[in-house]
Amino acid sequence: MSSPSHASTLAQARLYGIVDLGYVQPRTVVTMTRALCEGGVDLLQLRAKNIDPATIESLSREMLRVTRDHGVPLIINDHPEIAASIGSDGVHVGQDDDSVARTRQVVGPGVMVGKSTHSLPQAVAAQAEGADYIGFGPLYATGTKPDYIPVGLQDIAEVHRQVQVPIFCIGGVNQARIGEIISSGARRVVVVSAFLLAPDVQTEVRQLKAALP
Ligand code: 3NM
Repeated sequence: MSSPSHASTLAQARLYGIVDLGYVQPRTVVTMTRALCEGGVDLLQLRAKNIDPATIESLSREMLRVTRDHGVPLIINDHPEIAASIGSDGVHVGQDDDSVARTRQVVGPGVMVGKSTHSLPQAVAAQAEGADYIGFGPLYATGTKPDYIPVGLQDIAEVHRQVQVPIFCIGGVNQARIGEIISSGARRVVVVSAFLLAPDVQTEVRQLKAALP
């Protein structure tokens, strides 16, 4: 477990946004970061697949200046060494990445480590491995992660019975679906394209947040 302050931040967090460079041009990263923070995301991630580490590092430093101003923890996807070097609040790893323990060795004890999971057994295993939080999904088919088979809504309640660390449901989450996602037992969600492609990002974030319990 990372520091107690991160544990309480995570316990209170409901809405997790991601600045995904599949949707956002590098030159608009700061503007998008500001809009997501001002809309009210509780956590923010930088996700930059197939981008060189030097660019990711410089973008994440720019994001960190904005997220710090808003008191929003910044989490770096896939790159623990960048999370460590810029002093971000967290790092997120996938099923095919290093273990939570190995990742924590790189980032140190004060940095939260999250892990993606795509089934009930993976969710239970990630908790046993020491993840500070998990992602669970994709709930629906999503163009943001097109190769993944959706897990649906049917296991959400059981994951919440078996896993005590915060669970962020992800994949195809948007305003139209949030009601059924919450009714299925979710308490926390991650939203990517529904925010990044919205005509008014700040309003989209605010409205989705208002729909969370
Ligand atoms: N991870 P959108 S689904 C980045 O299931 C990511 O682990 C997932 O994007 C997982 O909100 C996903 O646009 C994509 O569907 C989420």
